[in-house]
Amino acid sequence: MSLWDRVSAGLTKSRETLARGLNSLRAPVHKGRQTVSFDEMEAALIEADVGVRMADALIEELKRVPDVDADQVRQHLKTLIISRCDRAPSSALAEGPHPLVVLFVGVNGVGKTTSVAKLAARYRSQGRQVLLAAGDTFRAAAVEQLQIWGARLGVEVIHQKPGSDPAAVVFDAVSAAKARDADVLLIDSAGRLHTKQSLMDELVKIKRVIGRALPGAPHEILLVLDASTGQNGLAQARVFHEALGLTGIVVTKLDGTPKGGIVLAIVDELGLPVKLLGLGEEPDALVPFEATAFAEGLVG
Ligand SMILES: Nc1nc2c(ncn2[C@@H]2O[C@H](COP(=O)(O)OP(=O)(O)OP(=O)(O)O)[C@@H](O)[C@H]2O)c(=O)[nH]1
Ligand SMILES: [Mg+2]
Repeated sequence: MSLWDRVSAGLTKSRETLARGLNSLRAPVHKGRQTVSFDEMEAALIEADVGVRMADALIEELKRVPDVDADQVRQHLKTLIISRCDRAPSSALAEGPHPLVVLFVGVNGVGKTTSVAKLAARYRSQGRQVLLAAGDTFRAAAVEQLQIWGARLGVEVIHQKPGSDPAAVVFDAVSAAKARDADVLLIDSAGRLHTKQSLMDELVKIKRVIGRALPGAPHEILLVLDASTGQNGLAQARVFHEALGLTGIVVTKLDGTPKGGIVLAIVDELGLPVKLLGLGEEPDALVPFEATAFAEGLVG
């Protein structure tokens, strides 16, 4: 499936939600002669979780379209979405460093481990040598989950037994990546600890240890957010960003929710780039974020 088809398929529920709003504007009426209600359009934007502030701003701009009909508004909405996305820093993953070290963080169940595996599949398909680090030593089955992916993808997984210090695993993994001259090291981490503070402390330590093993690393710290958590994800992002200094966001499970607009809220409210979109459970269902394809998928 092409990136565009994948994004379009994954955003079906969000697109259907926005289509309801757009269809309420279907009758081609001209401003001045008839008042057009944007209420349903606004409700649809909020349901798609672009956030109230962004919904207001978009509606204000859409009201300036001279001929208010669904197609013109659709085109204009796409342009607005693209320009909003383009305001955030680059959504491209770092390319220069060797090995490139990417740390995945996020609360439990959002799709960290799956995203690590999918990104590994993507790099493998580009012929890069990839190494994985089983940095979630907290959850009993987490190491095994990553090993199953490693076997499936033909990628080595650096691990220790559950319960060991994740910072030690990560230190080993960075050393192994250097020794094996790997192109990319992708590091999984735990999402489930007794308190939020201990999770943050652990992640800060992991980050520090990575930097000690390889100055300048980690080159990417990606927060994984489940799209279906909507606006709550923004609060999570602020906490993680404050502690770790995120370089970008991975938005997962877009295929199961109408809340695809959260991508816009992230870009707008946090000023952080969305770098990858998770659009399903298959290994190829993680795609680089691309504003035009996203706008097309969201609005149709
Ligand atoms: N539909 C869909 N499911 C996804 C996506 N990404 C992850 N999942 C599913 O979400 C569930 C949790 O994914 P994990 O990768 O284990 O999440 P995690 O963040 O590593 O979870 P913990 O290790 O428990 O913190 C799994 O069943 C995945 O298959 C996605 O983009 N779309
Ligand atoms: Mg996991």
